[in-house]
Formats: sequence, structure tokens, C-alpha cells
Amino acid sequence: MNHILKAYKVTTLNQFLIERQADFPYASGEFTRLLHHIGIAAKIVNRAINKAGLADILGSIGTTNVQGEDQKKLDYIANELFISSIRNSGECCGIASEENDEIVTFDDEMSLDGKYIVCMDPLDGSANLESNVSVGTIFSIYRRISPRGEKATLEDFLQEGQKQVAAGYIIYGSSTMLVYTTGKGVYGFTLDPSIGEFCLSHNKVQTPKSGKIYSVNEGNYNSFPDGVKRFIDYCKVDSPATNRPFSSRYIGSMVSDFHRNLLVGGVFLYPPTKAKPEGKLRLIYECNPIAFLAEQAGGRATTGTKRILEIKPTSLHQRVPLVVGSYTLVKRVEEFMQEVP
Ligand code: AHM
Ligand code: MG
Repeated sequence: MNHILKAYKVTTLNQFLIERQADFPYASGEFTRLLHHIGIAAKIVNRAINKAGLADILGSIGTTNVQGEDQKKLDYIANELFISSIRNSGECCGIASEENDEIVTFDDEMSLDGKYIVCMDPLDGSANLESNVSVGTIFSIYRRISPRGEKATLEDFLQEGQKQVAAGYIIYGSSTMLVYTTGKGVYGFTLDPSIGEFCLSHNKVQTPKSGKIYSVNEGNYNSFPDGVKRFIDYCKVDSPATNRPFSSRYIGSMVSDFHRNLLVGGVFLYPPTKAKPEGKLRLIYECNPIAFLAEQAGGRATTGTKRILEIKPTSLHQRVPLVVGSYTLVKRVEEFMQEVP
């Protein structure tokens, strides 16, 4: 019995953030406050998602976002909640969100002086909400380039992924987790609903070097580049020595697909298709944060030909192809994509 009680030694997210504040040279608590407010919004959004089926907040609001995608009520709710909580931190001067055509800038005195900007997808995979499948929030934090005291500018948001100060996601699944990195490893916190706190549950996550899961929307097979088709064919070959055939697992909610592969080993792909020649996923608030986490956990993230974190964004909602996950599997995809048949 004693060992069970000992196992329940709790380190909350806030406690952890304060202890790790020294990771930041000249730490002043600003980043800690920002992440604390992201955690607050995550708990409120979690509550909304949990009772979605009861509270008439499933379904669409009848509008589309800048990318022509149907907006769900919960997309709207999550976006508003994250924006207001991040604004309340007073540490952020502006936000880029999947749900807003343009950047949202804050012009109260405290926020104008904020050191950080945030890019986010408030509810990734929201098309799955009606069927009660896990969804997520993705966030990415940069230091601003524009001078403090002034309004944030578009340039603040168009920085290479390798300049991220922190990135993470919240997964609203069978349990709710917040996973983040500041470039010093990946840490996962599970929400204990009985005390309303995110508690450290996954310390310094390392993803397996390889794995036997491939995650891709195979319905698009016919319009994938030949190299991707060859990789998918390779996954299905019977070869016990190389652990094949691999298992196909695709939830259609990137955070959930990535999270599973991060823990057990695997590769997630969203390649170019005829309908979406640049792929579907957005560079600054989907691919960059996921790529940062993957690399910090010992994995890899590319477009198939270029490291995601080295791409200089040219527009807010730019899309890029994404191959991310266990190091050797991503390498394998790259070999197939770059090989001249
Ligand atoms: P969203 O941000 O509008 O929810 O779209 C992103 C989602 C990802 O979570 C997921 O990997 C992908 O879209 C699924 O797309 P598809 O249905 O084309 O496979
Ligand atoms: Mg998304």
C-alpha cells in the first residue's frame, strides 16, 4: 500500500514551471506566466468538450474560416477561450490562429510590452468531435522581433520553426494531457480532474528510434507522390526480419496520431495530394510545433525533402507536406521520396 501512496507524489505543471524557470537565462517569470495561462484555457476547453454532447455545442456555426473550412461551435469557443486567457497573462502581444484570417494584436499597455507571440490551432481535428474522437490544441511560442511597447507585426509570426521558444499540445483524450518542450526535452502532464491540476506523468519523453505504425490517409493513395506510394507499399510487405507488415493507424486528428506514435514509435504523413498540392497542414501552428516536439524527443520531421524547422514561412496560413515521427522511419520515407526509381 505504501508504494502506491509513494507513487502518487504529485508535481503540478505550475510547480514544474517554477522549478524549471532557470532553464531560461535571465528568467523573469514571463514565460512561466504565459504557459500557466495556456494551462488555464486548456482546463476550461476540456470542460466544454467533456459536456459537448449535452450542452448544444456540437455542430457548425455556419461559417468558414480563411481556408474555406467549416467552423464548428467548439472551434469558435476554444479560439475565444485561448485568446482571452493568453491575453490575460499580459505576456503576449499577439496571436496567430487557424480560426482568424489575420493576426490578432493586443493593444492594452501590459500586452504591448509582452515579450512573446503565440501561434495556435485551438482545436485540431474538430471534424471528429461529433463522433467523440480525441481532439487537440496545438501551440507555439516565439520571442517577438518587433520592439516591446509597440503592436506586434506579421514579421513576428513568420519566423523559422527553429526559433521557437516553446511548443506543445493538449490532447483531450481518454485522459487530458498537456505535452510541451522548451528545447530541453519533452514533458507530459496529465490532468487529474479530482484536483483540477496538470500533474507530471511523462518525464523527459524519448520516442522509440523506430516503430511499426504508419499513419496516413490512405484514401488519397492514388494522388500521392510516387515515393510516398512506394513507402506505403513497403509497409505492407511481409518481412518478419524488419517487423513488417507494419500496422496502419489513422485517427484523422493529428495530435492524437502524433501522440500515440511519439509514445510507441511510428510515422505520421500528410503528403501532397492532387487536391492539396502543398499538403493540408499549416506550417506555423501545426507542423512547426509538432516538429519541435518530435526532434526534442529524438525523432525527426521533414517535408520529405526539407527539415520543417528550417522553412522560412512566407504567409500566415501556409501549408507544407509533413512526415514526422520515429527517426529511422522518417528517414526511410525520405529515402523513398528522394530516390529516382
Ligand atoms: P483541422 O485543423 O481543420 O482540424 O485539420 C487538421 C486535421 C489533422 O488533425 C488531421 O491529421 C488531418 O486534418 C486529417 O485530414 P484528412 O481528413 O484529410 O485525413
Ligand atoms: Mg488543425
